[in-house]
Amino acid sequence: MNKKLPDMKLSFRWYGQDDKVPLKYIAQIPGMNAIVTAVYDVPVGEVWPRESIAKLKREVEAAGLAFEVIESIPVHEDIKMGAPARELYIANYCENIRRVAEAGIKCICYNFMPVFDWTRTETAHVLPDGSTTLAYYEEQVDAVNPLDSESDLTLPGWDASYSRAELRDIVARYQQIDEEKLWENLTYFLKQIIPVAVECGVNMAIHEDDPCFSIFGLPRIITNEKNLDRFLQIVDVPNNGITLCTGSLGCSGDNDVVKMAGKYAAMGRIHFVHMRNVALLPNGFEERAHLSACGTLDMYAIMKALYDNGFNGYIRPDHGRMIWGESGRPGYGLYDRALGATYLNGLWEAIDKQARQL
Ligand code: DNO
Repeated sequence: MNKKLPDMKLSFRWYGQDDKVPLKYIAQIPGMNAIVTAVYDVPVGEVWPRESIAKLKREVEAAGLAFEVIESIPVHEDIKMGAPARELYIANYCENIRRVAEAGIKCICYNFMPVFDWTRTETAHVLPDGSTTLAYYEEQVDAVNPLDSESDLTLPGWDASYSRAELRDIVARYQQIDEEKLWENLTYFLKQIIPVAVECGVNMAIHEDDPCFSIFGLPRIITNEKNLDRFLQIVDVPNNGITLCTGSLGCSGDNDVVKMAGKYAAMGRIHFVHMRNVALLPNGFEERAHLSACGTLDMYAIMKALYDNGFNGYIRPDHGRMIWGESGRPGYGLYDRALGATYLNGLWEAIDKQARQL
């Protein structure tokens, strides 16, 4: 039997028609294969209309790209908190898995971070070359108290759909939930959604917590190798996998991202990769250009570990800086992400050619 050669399906995140980056520009990036997107106009927890999914599919395919990856189907806070309404939200989640699978989706990225998704303290930190980037400085986080609704301080990644008072309430409700309770709620969720994913032939790919440590005393569990091992064992089937986000894991010097890339690829459990470089600082981190020399991570070694361990999945350049005068959604402009995509192509081609000569 021929061993299947490793394959990376290059992909790019697109936020739908409101995205300043048009699909036709994305399609011009060499080697671009698939679009990563979602239905954005439905409140978290509700069922996505079939027509919205079909429209996205038509738009993506009309640009010559594959409609195969969703990022994200968000998980309602009542599921994460284990509130009684989770029954309804889990049923809706299962229905969303079925609906996107019917439309040809192969991989669904999601996260299980309480309240806050990615958290940064600056979205336009100026780097020495004049480009701007996302950054996280501890002293700025320490100055914010989400339990104090009088405080007018907010952080850029916060969900704008919450008012200050709602945010305070939801953070307060989480004071009852420690890490073990969050594991229990995640287990309850996985045991219901993964069988549906198996039945539909879809890979679920949990995204690590970003950054991969607790903030504001909220529990965070998808943070390191030990916890990823535990996560994968909860439902030990290939469809229960991960999005390996190098930048999220790379926020902690304790994570050996190269080792994790190799180990989880060999297990066939990495379905999606977010490739991003970060510079670790004594007081936090800054997102940097993809090139290894620009940050702390060895991007070549990560790609090689994926390749050598038979990775067959989707990969996308993660956040880019803002360069060349571009303005837009922080982290999600065209230019620097396109440079990242081209760099990933170069790494992969070199690794692949070298491997075939051996
Ligand atoms: C940030 C993204 C995250 C990611 C979710 C996945 O730019 O990487 O928002 O999409 O955490 O559910």
